[in-house]
Amino acid sequence: MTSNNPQTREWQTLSNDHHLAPFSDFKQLKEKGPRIITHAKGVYLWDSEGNQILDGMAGLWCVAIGYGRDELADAASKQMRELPYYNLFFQTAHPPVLELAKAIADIAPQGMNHVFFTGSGSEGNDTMLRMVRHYWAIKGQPNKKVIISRKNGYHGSTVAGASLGGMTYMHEQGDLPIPGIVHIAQPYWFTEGGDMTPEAFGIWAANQLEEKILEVGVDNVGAFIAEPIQGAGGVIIPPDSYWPRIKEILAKYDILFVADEVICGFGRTGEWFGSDFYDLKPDMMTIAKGLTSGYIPMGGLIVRDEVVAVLNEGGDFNHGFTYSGHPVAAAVALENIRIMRDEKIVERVKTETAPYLQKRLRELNDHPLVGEVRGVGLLGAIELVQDKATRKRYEGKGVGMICRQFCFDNGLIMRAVGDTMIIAPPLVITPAEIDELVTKARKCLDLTLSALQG
Ligand code: PXG
Repeated sequence: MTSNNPQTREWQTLSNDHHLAPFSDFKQLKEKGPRIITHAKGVYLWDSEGNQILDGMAGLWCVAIGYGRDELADAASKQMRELPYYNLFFQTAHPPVLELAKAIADIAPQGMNHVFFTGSGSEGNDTMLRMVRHYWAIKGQPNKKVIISRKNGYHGSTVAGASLGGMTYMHEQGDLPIPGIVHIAQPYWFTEGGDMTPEAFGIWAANQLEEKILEVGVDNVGAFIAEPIQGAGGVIIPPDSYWPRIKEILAKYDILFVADEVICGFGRTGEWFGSDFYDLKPDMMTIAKGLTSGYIPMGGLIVRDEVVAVLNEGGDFNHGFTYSGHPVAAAVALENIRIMRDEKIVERVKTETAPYLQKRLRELNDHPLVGEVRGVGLLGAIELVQDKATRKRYEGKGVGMICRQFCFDNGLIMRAVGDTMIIAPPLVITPAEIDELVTKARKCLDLTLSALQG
């Protein structure tokens, strides 16, 4: 990259000399040098070369209320001056964490009134695993340890999180999954549906849960965990038949249901939680990301009243983190939720921007590279294919990465998961900004097609 700013090179040198970046090929990054993002406002980022970029991914699915909201900075500053830290371990608490727990209970599905706080979504899922096993032990069924999850699901990057997730490339590094976690097929019709209709495939994929429960033995299964819509796996929206069938199966067997709401939670679908969107009635919900709009790290686990009633009888739950319910993070999360409520951001997604984005995105269906456009709320996916009718991919060309690079170079962040382009913009994106996003996306699809033909 030719540089307009000598500082860019200095920062890249610091990166090369001292930084190990997450989910990166260290050597390749050294050769190329990272793009340095210096500031942001609303839905836009700026890099150190002065390029303005529309952030179609809300950071990493998290910046719900957009960048640059002073109220969150003020909330953090005020809390830091008043009580920058205290823990919740030794029968103490502080006002921000208690007020936040109440604010979350107010927006969570009915009957989910308690929150265990963590520093991230991964820690939320680690907490889930330990809490599920503790719950069944209290109930006198300590064998109910196995958690059923899904291939290509994403549940974090700690040992438990990566094990719960179904990413084989993560499992390959370090003997994962840990024992007691098994995976079933995902409801990804576009690549795995074969000749089945989406509806028939949805039923087939849901039935894998029942088969797995019977194979492992219901007396050994503690919980099933799933994202309402798989995010990192490629914005995989299950066929309409999927969740109703899963709910039937869950009703038949005595296991807990955990909805991982780290991406779907806090308005992404146009409801407060993906579980509201699909009426899932889970026993636990993992949260993070949109909880603080990413301004400060925080995650947690929202727990159903009946589960809490059992935990109440179990003595100490020997689990927690130094930063569980950190007061500064709690103050920021509270202010974030206040803004979302006062500005009716979730309602606006539902009634205005989600329908508009979904309509505009589907116009890309006429593009020769596009095999499918799908989306819910402010989540969208564009499948890039060689042949629309057969859903055949361009094998071995890395089309998604080519398209992603064109996007970056043309002022748009759109992620590539294989040959699936995905978007999840800040929830405050306006219709005019959606127009800009779709126009840039089409341009980048054109450039990708030309590159493939050229
Ligand atoms: N569950 C889900 C559904 C997630 O999307 C986590 C748990 C873990 O959260 P933490 O806060 O521990 O990162 C996530 C995180 C990607 C990508 O490539 C997605 C996530 C994280 C990193 C990369 O889209 N999601």
